[in-house]
Amino acid sequence: MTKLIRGGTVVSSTGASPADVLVDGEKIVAVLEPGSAIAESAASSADVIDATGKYVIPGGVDVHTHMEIDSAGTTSSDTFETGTTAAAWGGTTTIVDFATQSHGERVREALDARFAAASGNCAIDYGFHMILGDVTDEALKEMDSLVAEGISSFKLFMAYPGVLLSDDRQILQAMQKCSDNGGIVMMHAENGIAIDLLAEQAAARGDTGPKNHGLVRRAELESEATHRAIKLAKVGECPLYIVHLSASEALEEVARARNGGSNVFAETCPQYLYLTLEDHLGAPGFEGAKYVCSTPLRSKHEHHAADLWTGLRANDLSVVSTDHCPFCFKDQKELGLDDFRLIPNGIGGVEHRMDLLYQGVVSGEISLARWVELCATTPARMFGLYPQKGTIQPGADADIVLYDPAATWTISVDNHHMNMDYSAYEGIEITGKVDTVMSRGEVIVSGDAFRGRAGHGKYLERGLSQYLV
Ligand code: DUC
Ligand code: ZN
Ligand code: ZN
Repeated sequence: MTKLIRGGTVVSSTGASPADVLVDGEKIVAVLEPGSAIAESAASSADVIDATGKYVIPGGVDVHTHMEIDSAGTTSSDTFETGTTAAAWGGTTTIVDFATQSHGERVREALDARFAAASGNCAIDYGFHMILGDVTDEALKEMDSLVAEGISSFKLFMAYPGVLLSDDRQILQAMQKCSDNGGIVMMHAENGIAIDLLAEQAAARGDTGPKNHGLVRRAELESEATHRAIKLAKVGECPLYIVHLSASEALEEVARARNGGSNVFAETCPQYLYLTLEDHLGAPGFEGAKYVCSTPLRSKHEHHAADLWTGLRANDLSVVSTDHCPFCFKDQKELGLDDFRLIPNGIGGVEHRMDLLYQGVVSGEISLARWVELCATTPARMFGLYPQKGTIQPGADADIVLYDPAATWTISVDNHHMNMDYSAYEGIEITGKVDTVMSRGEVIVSGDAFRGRAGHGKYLERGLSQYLV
C-alpha cells in the first residue's frame, strides 16, 4: 500500500521546503515537488495523509536510553514496551539502548539477556550499545565479534569504582581495540574515585539530602575525566563520544579537542538544558530526588545551560539524547530517603526530547534544520544507522513525523505516557506537538490515538559510525 504525505514542509538537516513524500510499504520511495505530475498521479491511488501546516521530519533517533535496567537495587520503570510506546508518542522512532556487562559477567550473556528482554516488546525499532563493566582479555576479544554483528559502540565508565569503573589501562585497551575494529568508545566521564570520597565525606557530615548528589559530583571532576578520556583516545587512536555532558568546563575540553582535529564528539540531554541544581535537585525536602541523575544537574549561577545551547549551535555538541532512565518517586527514588547515595540515578524523558529541543527553535537558539540534525540525522550517522534512519530520502525507512508548530500544550505527569509517577518537566509550556508518527510505513500515532503495537519494533544491526575520518 502506498501513502502520500501531502502539503507539508519537509525538514532535513540542511533546510526546509514544501514537498510531498511518497511511501511504499516500509520505505520512502520519493520526495516530490508539490503539485508535480508524479505527485498528482500518486495521489489518485495512494492513501493520502494531509500534512498542511505541518513540518514533515525524520523520526527521532534517541541513542541513549535505559529501559527496564537493574540499578541501585531496583529496575528502571519503563519496560521496552512502555518506554518505546512513550518514545513514539513523542516522535522518536528509533532508540539505541544498552546491554551491560557487569563485573565478572560474560559480555555475551549480558547481551543475550537484553535481546531476550527487548525482542517482541518494542513499538519502535531499537539497537544496542554494549557497556563494558569488566574489560578482560575475553571481553576485548568479544568486542570484535560484536562490531561484526552490528554493535559498534562501547560505553565505558570512569565513575562507579568497584562496580562499572574501568581504570586507565582498561580504557586504553578498549580504545586500542576500537582503533582496530572500527568501533567507537562512549565515555561516562566523571572521576568516580574522587566523587566517592566527597560523597562519603558528605554523608559522614550528615549531608544526606538529594542536593548533595550534585554538590559532590563537581564540574571539575567531569572536566578532568573528559580531558583524560580525550587524551587516552588520542593515545589509543580511537574515536570518542562523551555521553550526557553537562558542565561548561567539560564542553570546553571537547571543543578544544575538536578544534585540534580529534574525532571527539559529545551529546547533551534535555535535563541539562532545562533543570538546575538549585531549583530542581535542591528542591525542598526529598523532592530533589526526582532529579538525581549522573552527570548531575548544574548550577543556574554558572551558565552551563547557556553554554550547552551554544555548543549545540556550534557543533561541539553533536547529538541530543535523553539518557532516559526513569524511576518512580514512590518506592524507587525513596530508596535513598536517608542517603542520597542510594537514590537510583536517572530521569525519564524519552517522550519529550523532540518537543523540548523544538523550544530552542521557537526561541531562536537553534535552527529548524539543526533541530532535525541534532535529534535524528546526526545520531543516526554517529551510530551507523544512516541513511536507513534519520533522513527523509528515497530508500530510507519510512519513519516520519508530522509536527504541528502551532499547537501549544503543557508537559505533565497527567498527559505523559512514560511509566513514571511524576514528570521531571512538569509545567513546562510547549509550542509545537507531534501530530502523526509513522514507523516503517505504519502509522503508529495519529493525533490522540496510539495505533502501534509492541512487537512492531525490529532490532537494528548497526554499521560503523559514519563520523569517523
Ligand atoms: N549513566 C548513565 O548513562 N545513565 C544512568 C546513570 C549513569 O550513571
Ligand atoms: Zn553514564
Ligand atoms: Zn545512561
